[in-house]
Amino acid sequence: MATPAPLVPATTPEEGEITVSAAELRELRDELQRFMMEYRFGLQEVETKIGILRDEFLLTHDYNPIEHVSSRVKSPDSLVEKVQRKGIDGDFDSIRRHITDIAGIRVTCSFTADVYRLFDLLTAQDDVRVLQVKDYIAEPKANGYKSLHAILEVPVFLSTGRIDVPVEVQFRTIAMDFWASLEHKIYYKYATRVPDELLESLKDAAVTAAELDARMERLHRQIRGASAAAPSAVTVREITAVAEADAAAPGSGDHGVRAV
Ligand code: 0O2
Repeated sequence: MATPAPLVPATTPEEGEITVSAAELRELRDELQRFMMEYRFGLQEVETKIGILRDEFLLTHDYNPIEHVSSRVKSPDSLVEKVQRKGIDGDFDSIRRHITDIAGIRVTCSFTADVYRLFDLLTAQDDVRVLQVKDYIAEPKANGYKSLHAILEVPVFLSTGRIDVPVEVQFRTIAMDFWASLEHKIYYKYATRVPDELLESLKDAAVTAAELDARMERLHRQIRGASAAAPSAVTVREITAVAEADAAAPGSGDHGVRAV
């Protein structure tokens, strides 16, 4: 079988101009559909896992740690933009290797303790492989952004056999989510040139959101008693140590695990 055309051509003969035959275009469309399908299935697997944890938690503990879950597969436009921004080769194999957030899920939890608890429960499953963890709750970004990001790899079984699909899962609290969605809107409204005073106000708002999280969590613990776990990034640290040991072991992949 002929190698499919790259999604993003390496060079364009004229500024912004490429020539593609109708057959090549059809082939590219089919290849893109197959490529995106894998990520859709990966998303479905992780969504099912999260749904099961939520339902079981509710039944067993009479408590739902998840406020809401949203998911998306990156749009082709956003994928092409990322390939160009990262300067990676535009063929499907290269994109598969380098871009790990094509499938993304956001899990919004009630409290920070729930964020870590869900992360622990999901990553303890033996068909889930942790490729990377970025704990922006333990170490918020300079602008105030907080969330726990994990790139998880899950198996998907197709008629042609097993494939392992990376899925980015972002865990955050309602307050972190509120802050991030406002910051995202401001960032786009000002086309990335946000006035300094607005940046400062956003940082203040992130501190206020964190205070609210801590306060609500204390109240929740008072109401629920000892059964409500306190927030802890400890297990994340342990997972990081394991993944780093894995990465150092001969024959292991080069999946970096950052932060915590
Ligand atoms: P979308 O549409 O949400 O997917 P990169 O993925 O290379 O651009 P990096 O540093 O490798 O960036 O990934 P990181 O830090 O894990 O962040 C990726 C995603 O986290 C972003 O996806 C956002 O969803 C979210 N995020 C990270 N930093 C911020 C922030 O400062 N503010 C807000 N509101 N969200 C943030 P995308 O691809 O940007 O968009």
